[in-house]
Amino acid sequence: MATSSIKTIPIMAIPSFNVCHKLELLKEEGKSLAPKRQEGEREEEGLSYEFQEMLESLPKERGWRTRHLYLFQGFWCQSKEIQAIMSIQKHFKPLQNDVVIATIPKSGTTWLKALTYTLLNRHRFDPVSSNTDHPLLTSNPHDLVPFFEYKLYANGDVPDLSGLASPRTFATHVPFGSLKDSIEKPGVKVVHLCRNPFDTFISSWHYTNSIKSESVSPVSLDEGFDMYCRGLIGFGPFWEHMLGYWKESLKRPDKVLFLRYEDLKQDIESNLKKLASFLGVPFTEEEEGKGVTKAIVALCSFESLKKLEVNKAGKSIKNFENRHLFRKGEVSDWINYLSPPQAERLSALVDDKLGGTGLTFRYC
Ligand code: PAP
Repeated sequence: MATSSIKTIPIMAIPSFNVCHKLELLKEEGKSLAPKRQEGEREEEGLSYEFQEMLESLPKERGWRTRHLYLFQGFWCQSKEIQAIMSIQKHFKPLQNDVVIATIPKSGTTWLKALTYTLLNRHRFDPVSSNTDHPLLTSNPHDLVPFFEYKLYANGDVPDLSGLASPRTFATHVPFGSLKDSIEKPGVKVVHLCRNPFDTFISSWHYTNSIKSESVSPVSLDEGFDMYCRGLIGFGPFWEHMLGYWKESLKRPDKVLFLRYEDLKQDIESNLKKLASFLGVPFTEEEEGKGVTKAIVALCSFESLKKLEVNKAGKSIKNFENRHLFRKGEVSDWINYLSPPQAERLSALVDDKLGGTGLTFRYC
């Protein structure tokens, strides 16, 4: 996929929001964007006064690595994510074969991006024979499958996506309800990867404390856990995020494929085949004979990706170090962190929120 050809057109603010006309007036009067703020208020840098005014009208809570999370369209988001969502909703035009990888943070996005990219591009980059020049060996999966909100539409940009090869492949953490109108076109496929909330929480907690700026105080495990259980995490409440994609996958299985991280860990080959069939590019017998499936599994494995130079020293999303994306990659690490009362609390919450929906997980 020709990600390098993506050009971005900066815009001053998000025209979809209802004080758009005020922005135009301000532009005419030559008023500028908000000045830089103190460290710790970094999420507000570069946002227009009008956007900040809109933010101030939203319910807000302490953030994990930014000052605040805001309740926007039913989910807790950072201000820059809200800015990006508004830009996506206004500007993204789906094409028939688009593929959208959708996850809540820390549920295996990097892995699914690697698998999907390698699968869809297997005729350009043979995973069996050309392992030395495969893009995955020199690029982090986040650079091969760009996020809508952290890359393409970040900072309110409007990207020129015309140079992208088909099928265009994107990723997002945006909840289904906020995304659905933007991807409503026959042939657009969504792949959702979900992970048990216990491990997702532990992974999020580690990641947040690894990448946060030094000026933001660390979130303790107890504090983070309490926030998580109250739904206060990026794109949370986690149960609402999961249920959005889960329900749609039941309603329209041809449109939304719902995968689980634990299933991928248990049997990656059959899940990769499921993914290939869903995306309309099933493996042929000849490919099976040549070992293409196994080669993709090996190339995208945790061990293989973690040891690559680009993933040890490079930076991809928002300039965060790639190495933090590859921590343990296991099911049940939560056992090493959560106390019995915490495990009980989360268990009861999961029963309460997901019980009766058919959505269940493996925890170890
Ligand atoms: P993101 O939301 O920042 O993109 P994401 O990739 O969704 O992160 O999740 C990272 C988790 O996936 C990490 O889990 P851990 O903290 O429990 O270790 C990471 O180790 C794991 N992960 C990354 N790549 C792989 C892979 N190839 N196979 C299995 N797990 C992986």
